[in-house]
Amino acid sequence: MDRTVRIIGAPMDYGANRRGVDMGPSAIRYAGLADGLERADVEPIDDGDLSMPRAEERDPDADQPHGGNAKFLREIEGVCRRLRDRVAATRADGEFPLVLGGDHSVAIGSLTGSARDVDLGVIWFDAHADLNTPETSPTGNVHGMPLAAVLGHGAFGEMDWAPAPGLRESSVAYVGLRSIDDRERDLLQESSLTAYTMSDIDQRGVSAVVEDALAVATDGTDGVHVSLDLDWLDPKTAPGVGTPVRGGVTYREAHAALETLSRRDEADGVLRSMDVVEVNPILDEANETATLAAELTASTFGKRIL
Ligand code: Z70
Ligand code: MN
Ligand code: MN
Ligand code: MN
Repeated sequence: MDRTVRIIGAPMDYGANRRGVDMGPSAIRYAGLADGLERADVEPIDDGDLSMPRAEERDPDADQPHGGNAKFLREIEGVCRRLRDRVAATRADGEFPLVLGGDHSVAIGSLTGSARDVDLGVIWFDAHADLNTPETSPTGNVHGMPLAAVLGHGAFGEMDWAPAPGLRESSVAYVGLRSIDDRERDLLQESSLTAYTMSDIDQRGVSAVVEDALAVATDGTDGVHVSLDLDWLDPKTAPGVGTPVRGGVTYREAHAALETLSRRDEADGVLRSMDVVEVNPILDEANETATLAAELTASTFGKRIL
């Protein structure tokens, strides 16, 4: 066995606009995640799920940061703080944290945990930029804001611990963007984030784009966090997501992208943590999106056709 992967379920749906992504961790496990990892010569250890506060007990609009809107921010803050500590402890033990969402707000916990005491690069596979702040968000859904929170944009109330010293904008690369809100676009263009859109993939092919993203995320960093939002894929391939956007990558392009990461990782061990988020099995038939999530994760860790 090459390495130990610690699976951490984060069945959070407070950051999304609908219920169902809280079932993501079970759906991905049921789809054969552990078997796929073993085929990739990785030893999976399942840590179970983080406990979630009950949504029904709370008002989504309670504890909003002054002047903005960020639904369920208090619940999300608590969960992400616990997730951060689990991810940091996993890294400290020399294991690889694999976080199963849940909605994309869980990345606030996985990124800050993985960035503890190191400089972290990030590759963000997503249709969306997730760079809204409580001030710019058109929805108030925190899953559209995790990168703003960790990069220190916007007022996130008690989540003021999120901006991590080891996370710099210039070490973050998006791959596959195709849905960006107006004020989010302004933030992105003013930032030093690197954004590869679907148009870049059309023109250059996904493998070349991922190579460039790797160059951004490894330059001057100690390792790379991979954040995989399943809505990065085309909804024809991955229908079980909360916010489908047409025009995403195909099944083959997705595997090619993650195999590109894995080949680089085999050469120099650059990957240090990953999250797989936004799987909503309620919106799916035959658990196909979770199955794809499990397969793509195995590809990231080196599972090959032959
Ligand atoms: C929109 C917002 C989003 C994920 C949807 C959508 C954000 N930009 N993120 N699905 N993962 O509400 O801020
Ligand atoms: Mn996302
Ligand atoms: Mn360093
Ligand atoms: Mn998305």
